[in-house]
Amino acid sequence: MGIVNVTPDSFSDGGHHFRCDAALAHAHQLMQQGADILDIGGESTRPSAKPVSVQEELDRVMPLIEGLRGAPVPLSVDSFKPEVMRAALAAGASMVNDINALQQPEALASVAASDAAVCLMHKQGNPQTMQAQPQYQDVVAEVLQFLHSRIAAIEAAGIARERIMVDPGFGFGKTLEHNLALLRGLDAFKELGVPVLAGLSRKSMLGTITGQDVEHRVHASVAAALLAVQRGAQIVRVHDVQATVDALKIWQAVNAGNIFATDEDR
Ligand code: 9MG
Repeated sequence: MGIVNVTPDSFSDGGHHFRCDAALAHAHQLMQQGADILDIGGESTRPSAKPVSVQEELDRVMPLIEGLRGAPVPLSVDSFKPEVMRAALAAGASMVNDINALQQPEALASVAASDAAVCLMHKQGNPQTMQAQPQYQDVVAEVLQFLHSRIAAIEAAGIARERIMVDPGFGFGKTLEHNLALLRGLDAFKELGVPVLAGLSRKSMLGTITGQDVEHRVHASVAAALLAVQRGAQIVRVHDVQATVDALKIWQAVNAGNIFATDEDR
């Protein structure tokens, strides 16, 4: 899943039209590099990010979703706002990535009224305060329990299990130790019986471990994506699609037996 953020800090110069054109070109580049899904978002969910209005978010994401109509890969809208979900689904998006796991009743109803897929993510707190003091007794068990209960609520609202995927929400109200425990224990999420999505790309936990700033976390992000896939993640949400696809091709070739081997290689 390639990340397309249409926020001023992602495509900063030149105003609204430039931002939209640049985001569109970026989306096409990610597809060429092998992204199987595009996740389009107009509001930053980083810790301490400033909230944006519904109208501002619509102004950012809708031109892109309309511009990508008919794209060869599914379009996901990264939003927790029901109004944005509905507009995006009506314009051709076929997935909702909700960091609130459809806990807002209107959000649940909006997805239930469509045939879209949905990603339910765990977080503790909200993006403004979530990193202040995250606390768990057993982070893996508590995140699993939350996702179990959200799957049940969502199925009860008429959304078929086949449309659901889950995400432990790395970095969302979690310390470095919580994030590492979740990555170590990711295999346990298979028991939920739906695909697991992992988003570790360029996150601050990688910066804490490597000492690299956000622009220099490609290698760490690729390593983290690979570890997540090894532990059962079926979708990885990444900024650096080409690097991740190359790494996953090596992993797949090794796992499948050496299908590319020639006499020369041996
Ligand atoms: C929007 N967003 C930012 N980080 C994310 C993550 O880790 N998972 C999902 N599903 N969405 C995310």
